[in-house]
Amino acid sequence: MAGLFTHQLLFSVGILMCVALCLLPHHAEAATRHYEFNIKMQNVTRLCHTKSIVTVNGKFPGPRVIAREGDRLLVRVTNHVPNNITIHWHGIRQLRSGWADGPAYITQCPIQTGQSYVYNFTVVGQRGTFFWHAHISWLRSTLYGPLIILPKKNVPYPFQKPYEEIPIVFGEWFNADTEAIISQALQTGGGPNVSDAYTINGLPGPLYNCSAKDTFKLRVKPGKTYLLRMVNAALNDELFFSIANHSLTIVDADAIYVKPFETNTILITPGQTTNVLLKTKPNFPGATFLMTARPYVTGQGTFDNSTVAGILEYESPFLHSVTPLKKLPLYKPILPPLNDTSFATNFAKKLRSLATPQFPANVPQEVDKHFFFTVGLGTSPCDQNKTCQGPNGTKFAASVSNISFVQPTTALLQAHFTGQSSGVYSPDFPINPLHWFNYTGNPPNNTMVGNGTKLMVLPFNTSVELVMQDTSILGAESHPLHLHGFNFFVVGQGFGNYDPNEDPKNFNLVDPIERNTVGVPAGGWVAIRFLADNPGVWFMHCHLEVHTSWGLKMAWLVLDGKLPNQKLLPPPADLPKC
Ligand SMILES: *[C@@H]1O[C@H](CO)[C@@H](O)[C@H](O)[C@H]1NC(C)=O
Ligand SMILES: *[C@@H]1O[C@H](CO)[C@@H](O)[C@H](O)[C@H]1NC(C)=O
Ligand SMILES: *[C@@H]1O[C@H](CO)[C@@H](O)[C@H](O)[C@H]1NC(C)=O
Ligand SMILES: *[C@@H]1O[C@H](CO)[C@@H](O)[C@H](O)[C@H]1NC(C)=O
Ligand SMILES: *[C@@H]1O[C@H](CO)[C@@H](O)[C@H](O)[C@H]1NC(C)=O
Ligand SMILES: *[C@@H]1O[C@H](CO)[C@@H](O)[C@H](O)[C@H]1NC(C)=O
Ligand SMILES: *[C@@H]1O[C@H](CO)[C@@H](O)[C@H](O)[C@H]1NC(C)=O
Ligand SMILES: *[C@@H]1O[C@H](CO)[C@@H](O)[C@H](O)[C@H]1NC(C)=O
Ligand SMILES: *[C@@H]1O[C@H](CO)[C@@H](O)[C@H](O)[C@H]1NC(C)=O
Ligand SMILES: *[C@@H]1O[C@H](CO)[C@@H](O)[C@H](O)[C@H]1NC(C)=O
Ligand SMILES: *[C@@H]1O[C@H](CO)[C@@H](O)[C@H](O)[C@H]1NC(C)=O
Ligand SMILES: *[C@@H]1O[C@H](CO)[C@@H](O)[C@H](O)[C@H]1NC(C)=O
Ligand SMILES: [Cu+2]
Repeated sequence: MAGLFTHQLLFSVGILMCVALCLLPHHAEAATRHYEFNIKMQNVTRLCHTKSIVTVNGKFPGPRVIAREGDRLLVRVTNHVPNNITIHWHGIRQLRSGWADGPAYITQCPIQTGQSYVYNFTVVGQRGTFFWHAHISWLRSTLYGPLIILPKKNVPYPFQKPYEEIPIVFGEWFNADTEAIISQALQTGGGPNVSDAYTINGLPGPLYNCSAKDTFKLRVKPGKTYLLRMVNAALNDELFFSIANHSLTIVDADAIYVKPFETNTILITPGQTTNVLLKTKPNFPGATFLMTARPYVTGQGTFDNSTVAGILEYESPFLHSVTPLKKLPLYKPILPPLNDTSFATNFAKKLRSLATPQFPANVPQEVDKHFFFTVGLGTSPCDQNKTCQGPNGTKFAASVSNISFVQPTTALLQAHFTGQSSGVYSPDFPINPLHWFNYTGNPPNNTMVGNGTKLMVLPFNTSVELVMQDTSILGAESHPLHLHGFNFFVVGQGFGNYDPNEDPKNFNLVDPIERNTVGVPAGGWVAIRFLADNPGVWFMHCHLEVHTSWGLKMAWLVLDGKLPNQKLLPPPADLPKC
């Protein structure tokens, strides 16, 4: 399986990451954990390009946030940069605390230059790997970091206790300014420029020019079990990942324990996280293995087809001796082809909830409301007297049920809470697309999308089934859809057009995977169920940032319940204003 590979530059410097997770102070009960996020510019060099990027506390990637299940987090974000900023705590449910969720103009107005805002939320009933990232324009390209929620004290993992825990966060590095890239793309209507490298913990690694010194290196001891906490924080690309000559045991996906299974390769979409166990070999002193990631691609557009690599290195008694390490062979993994949809399908099917008494899969068995949304690309007209660089001189667009979401200029949650929604949004997102067509057959002649700021309104505790159907307009494509405020169960998926009579017969209502981001298969559909037990306005969008920019997003409005503990709390006093 592994080929031999040597690269002299690899060993020239090599950055040794501090990999040990800091041990949290011993709190028997839930604690409040304070973090200061100072948003500032920092010059960072990668691939021999230095650029000034937006960072948290000057760090790239940003700092780790660590807490335990049940803790309250208080993160004061102070904006010292010219850009507007918001931060999202990806995967955290924000029960009744939607004001701390973060998507700009959905739950809050941005934190403007010179302002600060305290994100205040409690982590209820969740533990696992999450991440935080900016949720405005494309600023999350540099503003992101891991958010690790440990189980409550003295509650073990439902798998072997790892010797060490290591975050592995994928990102995308652009030599150019990403704000300029998306703004240029939205003006010309064409596809945005692609990234120059993928990164592991901010480092592109030895397969790029001028990058060998920026290589993530994981030094391990033999015969131990490591827990890799993996996050895909890349802007626009799903990624395959593999470590040469090692298999990985998946134990968790999107901070939900799963029935463990072994695999040589994982697939992780932007917005997804997964925990995997890596068992090191008994005796391999000084041996080195590459770990690599590159994209899984289904769309028609151009993309960054490069490969990020890091190094897994076994401790050696000779490590500090004069033995030149570069003489040792380096093993390289083989990743699936860039378009390996059958891998993607099989991998998705292997993910099952633990569904034990301690970690049950509370799949809604009855459904109050069925929804069917299409997701996909489309076009919008070019400004008069201009030529655009999208299909046939139009602009690229994207939509949910042919509605390309128009971002409001004030936050939806505030508009709802203060009863001033008129002129901000309309509560009439359609239950089904207005026009049926063969969604995965020949695309319709008219590819123009409609637009609007439409919300789907749900009474408290509605049990929802949503089928998301990819369309073939401008090419079928896998879309990683992310829902805020909830986890959902992935009860079914398939290719072609969803059949409401036949397909539900095969739904898994016993142990489906529970997650917050799911890949809608290219040219296919996925069915999810969730219980709308969290009042607020909850964004749902493709986690490929380019598609979000083009309008593949919408929002749910979950109304308050009758009981006092079923109501959205009032907004904090420092909530930013528009
Ligand atoms: C980044 O580099 C530029 C050019 O060298 C310099 O003017 C600027 O002060 C630096 N910024 C920071 C935050 O260090
Ligand atoms: C955080 O939110 C809780 C619940 O609303 C509130 O009681 C507490 O005072 C808030 N803390 C801060 C520092 O704002
Ligand atoms: C995008 O790429 C094109 C072609 O290489 C280049 O002309 C343009 O300046 C780039 N845009 C940005 C914002 O870097
Ligand atoms: C790396 O540099 C070499 C030599 O300058 C060049 O031929 C090659 O295209 C570069 N590769 C990449 C990926 O930039
Ligand atoms: C990546 O794309 C470039 C340009 O299209 C092509 O030359 C190269 O062979 C591709 N590399 C891989 C690994 O597919
Ligand atoms: C994947 O790409 C290969 C090489 O470009 C091509 O031969 C093959 O038909 C593609 N497979 C699919 C499923 O698109
Ligand atoms: C477009 O061009 C026509 C003819 O040249 C001109 O009359 C019209 O004002 C232009 N419209 C805009 C929006 O620039
Ligand atoms: C662009 O125009 C060509 C020729 O008129 C047509 O075949 C094609 O479907 C059009 N594409 C789109 C995306 O509208
Ligand atoms: C949709 O189009 C595909 C491809 O042309 C075709 O195989 C399929 O039968 C069509 N489905 C329906 C429901 O018309
Ligand atoms: C789409 O355009 C083609 C070619 O112009 C035409 O034959 C076909 O009837 C059109 N289809 C629809 C649904 O309008
Ligand atoms: C929404 O659609 C209308 C009608 O096509 C168009 O005039 C308007 O520019 C669109 N708005 C946005 C923000 O795209
Ligand atoms: C920042 O947000 C405010 C409030 O929405 C808006 O008025 C302003 O134009 C934004 N500034 C920038 C630089 O985007
Ligand atoms: Cu998408």
